[in-house]
Amino acid sequence: MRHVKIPLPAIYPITDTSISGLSIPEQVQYFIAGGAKLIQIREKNASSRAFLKAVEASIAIARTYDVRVIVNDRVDIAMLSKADGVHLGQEDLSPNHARQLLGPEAIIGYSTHTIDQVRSAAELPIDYLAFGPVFPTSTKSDPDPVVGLKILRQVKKIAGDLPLVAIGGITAENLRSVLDAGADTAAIISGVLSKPRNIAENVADLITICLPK
Ligand code: 3NM
Repeated sequence: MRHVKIPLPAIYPITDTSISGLSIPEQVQYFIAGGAKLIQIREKNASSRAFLKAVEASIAIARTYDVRVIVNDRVDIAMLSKADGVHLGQEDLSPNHARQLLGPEAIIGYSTHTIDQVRSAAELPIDYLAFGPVFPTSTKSDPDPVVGLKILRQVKKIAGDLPLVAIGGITAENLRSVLDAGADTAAIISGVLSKPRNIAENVADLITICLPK
């Protein structure tokens, strides 16, 4: 049985400055106000210095609410900011190298997009497996092909007790189907940052959908 560092909350919001038009710490504040307990900071355009500063400010806020912060892609920024962990893609530093740098307590998440990638991830020192895009998404540039719920169900079987995070096009309308297919957690960008409701209300609504009926 794999050691689970934290039970993953069902909703895992991710920042996006271009969609929200807000600074990273502002988005983090809204996520927390909506009830998020695990947040990913993803920023593809900022300079390293600006990104580190924004992550540090976000972590200072998150710590006071006992909320965990994961940094997308950047192991160096995760180390310097003392973030709770890092989320790695297929082209980033490998999970083994990230583990070497961050140590045993860090949360390491890993993006996969095919069954083969999921199978090879089974032996890696990771704390959760992300799989997607489950539905079409316009948030990621050059996304992998949509995988759908049927393949997500297969991935759950392969992943076993490794926590499974579904990502890509997840909204209040399809969240239930993603959880029913076996995802432990839904990582969401536009579904939390898009209007018409405000970000905290979006997060709170999504959390409500996950509660047992
Ligand atoms: N990774 P939205 S899909 C960042 O397939 C990201 O690994 C994906 O944004 C993957 O919730 C994606 O707005 C975009 O669709 C998720």
